[in-house]
Amino acid sequence: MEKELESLIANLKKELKECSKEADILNVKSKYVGKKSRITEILASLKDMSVEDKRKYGSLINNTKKEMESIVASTLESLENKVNITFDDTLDYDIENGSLHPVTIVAKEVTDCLKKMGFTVVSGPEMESEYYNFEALNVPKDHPARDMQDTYYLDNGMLLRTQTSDNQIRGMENYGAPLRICAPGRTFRNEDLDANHENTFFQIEGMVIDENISIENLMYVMQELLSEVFKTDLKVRLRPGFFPFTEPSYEMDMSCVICGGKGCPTCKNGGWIELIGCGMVHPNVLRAGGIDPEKYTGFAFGIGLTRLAMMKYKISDIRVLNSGDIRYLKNFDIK
Ligand code: FA5
Repeated sequence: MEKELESLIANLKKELKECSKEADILNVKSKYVGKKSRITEILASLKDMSVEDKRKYGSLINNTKKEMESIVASTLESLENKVNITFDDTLDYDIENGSLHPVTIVAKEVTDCLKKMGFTVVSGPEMESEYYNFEALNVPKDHPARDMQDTYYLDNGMLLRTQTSDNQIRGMENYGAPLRICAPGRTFRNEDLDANHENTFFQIEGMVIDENISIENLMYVMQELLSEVFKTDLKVRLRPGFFPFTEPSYEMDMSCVICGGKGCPTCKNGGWIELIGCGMVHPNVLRAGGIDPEKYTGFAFGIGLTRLAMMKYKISDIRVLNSGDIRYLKNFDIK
């Protein structure tokens, strides 16, 4: 009896070893511990055994069955842990392809254009420190400019970055001067939402530092970028702006493509959409990045990529871009 029980366990283990699918394991289970299995038969024969044999073999037979069941269970469990994904390519399914998101398209167009001009693409964290998001950018605590960029402060002392300008400091620290970087990424603000304001949107930062860099260089890069994305004549305007990290600072607006500049809810009836903040890098920012402002100058810009996508694809409400509504996004014929 003992020998037979031992060999049942050994054979069960041997057959399970050869199983790679759940269905195979279940077949072996049924063969070895199912209703018609040998161990069930032996268990049933217990009732006809003498009292002495019952005492001798009763617990051994029961324990053997339990052991066999637990061997099967652990084999099934380890198969699950292996995440054995099988792909049934005989199934008939909808093979309609998706397309790139409008923001992804414009981000790629802008970075491709900047790469041609010698920019390196870098990226920084979305969860950022106050130092990189504000302080190193010449925005100390309690500076009124922090009001323009209220954000979500986290329990761990970090914040969700309000701008991709944190990459200016990280870029200078990592690469020094001369420098030519761009950094696309997601940004966050505690905003009142409307047709052109989101709380989660995309920007791309650009920064150039070298000897003798001037505003003319900045204007050239802006023109190249916009003509690459729109491939048509554009109506843009440059006006003085204020950013603590650039001096002088400018804002670049684009004539609203939704209303042709006449005024509509998208441009809040102003006829213009604010697209880009830019300027010459403030000496304090160069110093914070470890660069000598006596030797080097630079320019920086931050383009609102989500708004750029709105203008390129004539999307009248920014909120649709984060909505994940495929029915709406399908309207854009972009691949
Ligand atoms: C900035 O964020 C500066 N970091 C830009 C900059 C970089 C200036 C380098 C100088 C040097 P501003 O807050 O204006 O600036 O935002 C830049 C662009 O992001 C805006 O022109 C707009 O296109 C976009 N933007 C800003 N806020 C929102 C929002 N709530 N929703 C969608 N787009 C926004």
